[in-house]
Amino acid sequence: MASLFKDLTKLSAYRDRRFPGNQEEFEQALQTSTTVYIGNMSFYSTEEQVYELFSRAGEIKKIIMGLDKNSKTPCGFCFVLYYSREDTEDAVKFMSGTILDDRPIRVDFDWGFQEGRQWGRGRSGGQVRDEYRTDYDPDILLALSVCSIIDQMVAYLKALSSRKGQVRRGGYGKLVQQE
Ligand code: GTA
Repeated sequence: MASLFKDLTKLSAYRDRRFPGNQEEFEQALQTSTTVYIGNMSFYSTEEQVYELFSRAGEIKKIIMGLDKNSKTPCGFCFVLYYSREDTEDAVKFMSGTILDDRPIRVDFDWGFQEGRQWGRGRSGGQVRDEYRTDYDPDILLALSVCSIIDQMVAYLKALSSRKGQVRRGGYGKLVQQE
């Protein structure tokens, strides 16, 4: 089957600074690799979900979840390794923009997975680009508001229980006092 990508020199806008070779070798790797990079994922998406979605493009050899190098938890990207180039191209062509856990994921050709590439390269441990973001995900905002409401409730209950303690101290302490 003819390649779905007419201009193979423009396979990806991303240039990995850590690729061990020159531009020509990088492009050559992109043209032959059977690895795709998935970006803009929710931190809550699981390997099983990725498998379920990306196996629609073809048989998957391996999935490597991208992890925060400090917390060792998913940080929004992963690599999917296929057996065939055709399936790899199908994944990029048909899966890009698919909504996974409320987020439009980005599927990109990748030069090939190597040990170490699963870690976020940002100073805080996650992805570099997340450190430049000034917006927050709606689900993160929701989580923050829920946390804030819970914090306020806990503070209120603590205040209430300490007041109760002052006003009518009872239970075992009261029995001891009465003795
Ligand atoms: N195939 O698009 C991709 C891709 N991305 C974004 C990351 N990886 C990708 N692979 C493919 N396509 O293995 C891979 C990396 C690595 C892993 C984690 O995912 O090869 P990372 O995302 O933490 O680190 O990588 P990376 O790739 O170095 O970050 P990024 O976002 O491309 O940043 C590159 C440079 O641009 C950095 O020097 C940063 O300082 C700068 N930068 C990034 N975003 C901004 C911004 N919004 N404003 C200003 N500067 C920025």
